Amino acid sequence: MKLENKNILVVGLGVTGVATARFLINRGASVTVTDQKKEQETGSEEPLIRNPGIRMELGPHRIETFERADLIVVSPGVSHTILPIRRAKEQGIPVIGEIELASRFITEPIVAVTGTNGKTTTTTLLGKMLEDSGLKVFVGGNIGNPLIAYVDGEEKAEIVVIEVSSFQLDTIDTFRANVAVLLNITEDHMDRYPDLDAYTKSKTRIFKNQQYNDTAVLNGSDPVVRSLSRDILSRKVFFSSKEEKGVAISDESIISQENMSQLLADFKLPGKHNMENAAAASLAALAAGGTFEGVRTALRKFKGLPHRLEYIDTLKGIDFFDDSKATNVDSVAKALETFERPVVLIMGGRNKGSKFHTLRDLIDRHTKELIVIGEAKEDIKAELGDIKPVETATSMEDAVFKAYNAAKPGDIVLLSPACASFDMYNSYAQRGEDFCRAVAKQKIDDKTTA
Ligand code: UMA
Repeated sequence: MKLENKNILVVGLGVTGVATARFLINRGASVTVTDQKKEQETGSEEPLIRNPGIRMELGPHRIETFERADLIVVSPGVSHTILPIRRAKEQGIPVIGEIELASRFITEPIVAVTGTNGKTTTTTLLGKMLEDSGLKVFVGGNIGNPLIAYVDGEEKAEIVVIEVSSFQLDTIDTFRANVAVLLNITEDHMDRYPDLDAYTKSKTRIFKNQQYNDTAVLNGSDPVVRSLSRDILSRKVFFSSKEEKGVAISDESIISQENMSQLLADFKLPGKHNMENAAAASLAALAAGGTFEGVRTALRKFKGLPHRLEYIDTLKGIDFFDDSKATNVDSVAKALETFERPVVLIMGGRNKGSKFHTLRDLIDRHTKELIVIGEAKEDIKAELGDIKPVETATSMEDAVFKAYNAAKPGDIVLLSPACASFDMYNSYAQRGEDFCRAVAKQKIDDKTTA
């Protein structure tokens, strides 16, 4: 792909836009970056803004800039259906995402992971399994480390493992995953897609360019995933979670059922969903050239990731868990199912069009009280407020204080918001850190008053 002297427009100045613009400049392209934010709203990307080699257009997008480009590279957070992009497409201007662009410069095998929930855990674990098998691995994508930065960097890996979101899959064209994993599909991002069907179609694009000799790793326990698998050309391997610990696999060409059960017996993270993530990662790692011993070592060592059902502390017999990454109702459901003790649940943030009422049964069975925060607090109250007591909090500190007071020794205080964080924070990680800070402050306050 020739980039030199091409007039390329990068849309969005987040992590992806910055890495893409850098890559394009290094390849001799003429780069314009457009972002609807104002100059005073820019932060760490500032050095790039001052780069004289890049034209920067901050503020409302200008259609004429889109129409003048030879190629448009869109960031995942920018919908490919916004008016300026539609207009450019009408003019025949190619519009691709950063994953597509990067993949055109990658010759190493690619392992890609998608799904509504569990992507980051599975991708991380998969990367470790391949590393423990002695391979040099790049791990990136939606996980926060753009794939284009790998292409732009000096260090080369033997295999590339990426987490891909539906947003990123919307803008692929020739991208091919040698091994593709689809973990599950439940409703999410309904502020971006018209319905679940449209979102499902985006997710299945992960298999778009797979060939007969590629592998698709699929969750056989997920009805949506099962229903769409007939259109996949590559070798399909299903894993299905059993009632008791472990999974059943549909095809023993990668590993025997007995050896799979042996591997998973060593995995410590709680919950059926984590067992599914571990099974998916193991099958994908083995299909991509990982060894049985490498997979086993990684499974034994893995302790989980921050902000995903992460145990934080115990105060007066009350256990605090940070599940800030739970930004949709399905992940809250999975978190609640994990606990047998009563939960005081902190929910809320920016509503992504979620149907909170689908949690009614689990809220009834697992929680004793809800504490609601952020923009979505009234929506949550309206959909769940008749089941259990609901208190409104004005900040995370207030939420933790109220949850602590509502809980008794032996109970759980769980932050599992079912919402995006962007009404109060820059990321779910920042929200989780604020929760941890509030718990630590509560601990100090307890000591002071003791
Ligand atoms: N913007 C415009 N025009 C628009 C919309 C947005 O200019 O119409 C601008 C915004 O003002 C902002 C920029 O676009 O400055 C943001 O772009 P971005 O949201 O793509 O941000 P990045 O920092 O590049 O982050 C993206 C992913 N973000 C999203 O998909 C929303 C990150 O996933 C990913 O880690 C990163 O690329 C590297 O690949 C985050 C995420 O929430 C973690 N992902 C969703 C999820 O996991 O559920 C899909």
